[in-house]
Amino acid sequence: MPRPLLAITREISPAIAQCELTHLRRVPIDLARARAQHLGYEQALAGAGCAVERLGTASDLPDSVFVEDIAVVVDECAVIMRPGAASRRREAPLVAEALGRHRRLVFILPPATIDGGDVLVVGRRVFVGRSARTSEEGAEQLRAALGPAGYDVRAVPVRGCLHLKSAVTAVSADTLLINRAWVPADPFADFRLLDVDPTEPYGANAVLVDGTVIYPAAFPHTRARLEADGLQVRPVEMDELAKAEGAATCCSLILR
Ligand code: CIR
Repeated sequence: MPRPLLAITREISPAIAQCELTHLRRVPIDLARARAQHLGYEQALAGAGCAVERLGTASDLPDSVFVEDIAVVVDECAVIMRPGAASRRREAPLVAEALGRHRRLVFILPPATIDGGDVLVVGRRVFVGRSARTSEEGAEQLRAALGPAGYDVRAVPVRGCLHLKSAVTAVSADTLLINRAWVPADPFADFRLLDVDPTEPYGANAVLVDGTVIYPAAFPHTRARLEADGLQVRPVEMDELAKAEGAATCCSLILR
């Protein structure tokens, strides 16, 4: 019997309007609508087989809902990130406390920085985006943490987007969804690659849970490509959180 899946999520901060923004212009965020969409996302995770544990937030944690950036979880341990944005480092203690109930913890130490959104784990392969948030030393500390457990950790350049997982995510055990404008394809030569529709550059971020692809409703053309490939897609509305530069994977940490 496979062990059950747990998805850790985190409440949207009442201060989300003060979130970090890198590539987007600040526009008003409707907190009630964002919360309703976040609940829909949690329901999609539950529908795909996850028990959902939602952590609390605070008014000094504007980006707390984007819990993925705070940790990388594998079977053997949880690595607690040191986010590239200083405002986000206060998010780590509560996430570490929650993960510490399930995994041995390893901490990324200063001056290294690394965001979980830059880390794509597919089986024993780990790709680390060298974005503005993730330093070479951050990638090296992750390699030191995961290498001994048999993970192959390599750095990948990204350009034009916030994180590696803005540009490429897994949609099955052997298939990646990619926007080649933001990340080169050659590091992923061992995988089948599905390209986003050219009109949907933000469409490369999907959450894969036990064969279900949880995917933003905002990208119907790329969704059609996923379905044409035989994948089971569950659309979720996430456009309000997208105004805070968040994608689908950023809102959960999924572990067995
Ligand atoms: C930030 O800039 O850190 C947040 N406003 C958005 C983080 C999104 N995280 C992700 O894509 N993994």
